[in-house]
Amino acid sequence: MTGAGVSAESGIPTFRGTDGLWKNYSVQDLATPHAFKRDPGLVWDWYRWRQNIILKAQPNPAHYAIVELERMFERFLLLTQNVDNLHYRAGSRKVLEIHGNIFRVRCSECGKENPFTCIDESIHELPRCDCGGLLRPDVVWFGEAIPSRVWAESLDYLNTAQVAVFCGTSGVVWPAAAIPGLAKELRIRTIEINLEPTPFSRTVDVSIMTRAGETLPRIVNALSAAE
Ligand code: BV8
Ligand code: ZN
Repeated sequence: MTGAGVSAESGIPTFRGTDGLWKNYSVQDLATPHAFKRDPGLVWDWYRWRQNIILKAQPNPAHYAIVELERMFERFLLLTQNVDNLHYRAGSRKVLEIHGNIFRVRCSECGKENPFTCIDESIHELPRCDCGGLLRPDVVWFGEAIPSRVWAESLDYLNTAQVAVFCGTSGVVWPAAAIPGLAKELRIRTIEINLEPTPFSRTVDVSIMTRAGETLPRIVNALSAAE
């Protein structure tokens, strides 16, 4: 399972990092249905700003090491909290995006996916679906439930896993933050890779406090040598 820390070395600001995300707004001010209702243009500006940063960024060695792990293990699943699509750009395919994808757009009324992209021009008039509903980024906002199919698939997979690696997540956003504890209860071997201690550092079997971009490739090299 990955969090914003895996994309940090690609230059994508993390959510709880010092640089925050945008001007003096916090994620909780903008990534909510309430914020979108109150000022959809501001929320679209924020997502366009983030999309532009992400499109200028490249996947980093952490992303590519995770692609290698997917190739090495027949049974492998990547749960990502990241909405930046960098895992997909690096080559990951067995991925569940539990918080959605910043480049996908759907209608806030009928839910239909929409090919709208906001990259080049600023949002003069708000993008609408042919049903008249406002289009929105297809991400899970605070206060919104994770899509039930994605959550059910995540837990089903966890029930059969032998090893779980938690990389670059502060473990404060629920319900994703519940997964390390669930893994522990299921007696799964748990490994954490982070730059700082997290709420589950004391309960994981192995906690490695180094950069994801350095540690994941070392794990892949060690596994390849052992093959
Ligand atoms: C829900 C998409 C209910 C949007 C995101 C009080 C207690 C418990 C829960 C709550 C509470 N108050 C409110 C809640 C609920 C809330 C929540 O958990 N709030 C938190 C802040 C307390 N959760 C929700 O609202 C969820 N929904 O509960 O709905 C419900 C249920 C049923 C029916 C209806 C409603 C929805 C949560 C999803 C929110 N959406 N993203 C967008 O991105 O625009 S969350 C957002 O935060 C991102 O997805 C991000 O991934 C995620 C988590 O953050 P992290 O990935 O962990 O990133 P962070 O910056 O925090 O940490 C980075 C880590 O990386 C750090 O530890 C750092 O040390 C490390 N790092 C940095 N560099 C490196 C590194 N590690 C390794 N190498 C490096 N180089
Ligand atoms: Zn619609």
